[in-house]
Amino acid sequence: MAPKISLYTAHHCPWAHRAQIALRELDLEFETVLVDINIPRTPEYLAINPSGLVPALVYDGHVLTESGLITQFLVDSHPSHLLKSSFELGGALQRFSVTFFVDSYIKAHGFFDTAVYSYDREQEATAAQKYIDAIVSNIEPLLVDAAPFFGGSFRLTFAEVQTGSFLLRVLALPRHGGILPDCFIKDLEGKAPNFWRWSHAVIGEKTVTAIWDERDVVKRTLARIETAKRRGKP
Ligand SMILES: N[C@@H](CCC(=O)N[C@@H](CS)C(=O)NCC(=O)O)C(=O)O
Repeated sequence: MAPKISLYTAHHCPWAHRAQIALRELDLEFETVLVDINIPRTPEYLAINPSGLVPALVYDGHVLTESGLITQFLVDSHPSHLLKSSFELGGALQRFSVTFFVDSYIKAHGFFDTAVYSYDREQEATAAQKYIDAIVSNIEPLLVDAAPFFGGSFRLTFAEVQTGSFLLRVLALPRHGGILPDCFIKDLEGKAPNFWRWSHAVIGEKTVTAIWDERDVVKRTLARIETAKRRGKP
């Protein structure tokens, strides 16, 4: 019998977006419950997730939190093209490679966020450069065989489920004047061609863009940058 799934989410949250991608790739039916994270959480939501964060997933009555763990649970519970099980041939190694890749990407992405929310131009340029350097040294070599997706796959894998929402931001935000240094996109394309090809393939997938609202994310990002500037720290 199909599981009963409710996803508590906010569409502009990149962490919650991961669960959307996983559920859609796995073709699972689910109910979406939008949580307004700009106001104090309701007692009902705090009873589901006491941390108040999104996402939370209720799966046949079990409450799951933390986007990485939720998506891992989903792919482990529903065998698919996304990730092999540990006991399949090559499965343990694939799982290691994907986890290593995702971990490396999320570390690099921290520099991108620092650049976006920086309070002065010098800090922005330094963090943007650190992001590009981390992509070139740590991510680019891991994408040498992407075809177009991780590990030579022609379909999305768990690596893209975990990173796609962040890639949408990396490729969209620099197109909005003043959020990142002007040379950011040109440098990324020139210095990290594997990353460039792979990330564009990822953001071309319907399951990745289904709930993506660029205008809304840009508006919220600009508002947060203003707050960071007023406070004088990121
Ligand atoms: N480590 C968490 C991070 C989730 C997270 O930071 N969610 C943010 C929105 S993007 C949130 O719920 N913020 C509400 C708040 O801080 O009150 C995960 O991966 O699920």
